[in-house]
Amino acid sequence: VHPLSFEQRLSLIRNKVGRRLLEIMLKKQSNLAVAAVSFVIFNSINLILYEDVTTSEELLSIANEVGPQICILKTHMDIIQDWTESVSEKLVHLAKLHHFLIFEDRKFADIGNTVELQLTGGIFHIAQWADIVNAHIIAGPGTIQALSRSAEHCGILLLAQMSSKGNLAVQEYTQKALEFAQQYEDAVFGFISLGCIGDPNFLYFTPGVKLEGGGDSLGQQYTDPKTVIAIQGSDVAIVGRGIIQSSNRREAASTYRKACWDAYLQRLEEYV
Ligand code: UP6
Repeated sequence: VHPLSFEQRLSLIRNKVGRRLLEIMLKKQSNLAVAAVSFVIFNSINLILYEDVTTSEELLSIANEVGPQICILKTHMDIIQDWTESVSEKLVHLAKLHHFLIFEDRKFADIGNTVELQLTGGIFHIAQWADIVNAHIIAGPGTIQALSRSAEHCGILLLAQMSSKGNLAVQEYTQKALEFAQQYEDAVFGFISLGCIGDPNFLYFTPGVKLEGGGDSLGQQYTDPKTVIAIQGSDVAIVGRGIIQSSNRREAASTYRKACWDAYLQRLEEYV
């Protein structure tokens, strides 16, 4: 954890998207990212009882509901059943209207050549509409080179740590992610991590955040916003089901925005 404010970090971030994000965060006083995640509830004979955010209508309505409270909407385009180019156009429209960035959580992990095709091709054309994309470092720097070459306007986040039980992104692996980021600082502006991993020239984005803590039945582990931001030094909290499953998403997003921003202010105060 370091003592610098978001205003001070503005001059340290080399990537344009990273700086644009900081400006949005400061203007909206929001360090909340909402994950448009799906959850499926099966009954005892494995038939789907209930599912959510798997249609474009749901995705767009969430973007509209939580838009005013967030700095980022994090998408999983490949869980949407009826994806067409017009969905991304509408998302971009909502992002402009409510001033948030779109982060496609594709978690690229292949060799550069394949990643380049996944980023630009297929039916999703991610490079055309995403402001932020992310990558695992498992395949080496080629992944990052491909992303930065074929999506110059996209900012990249590297997965340095994960929130799920038993994950392998620890110790040396985390350090390696930091080294890779430092080597590609024009393209990479931050990490998916559990908190600050040491370098204030990058921004830290933490998933697995819920006010009540706890977990799910598939290994997700939740930490509350105050611990993640004020103590572990993360900058942006990524909240999925904590908001998506709420009966009033607008209100939940507003509650989370305030909790996350207060935690950031609390972190700053500790250094005054
Ligand atoms: N995510 C994690 N943990 C990681 C990386 N990514 O949970 O280490 C993503 C998930 C989901 C969101 O893919 O989109 O963050 C968390 O959603 P939740 O709050 O509903 O658990």
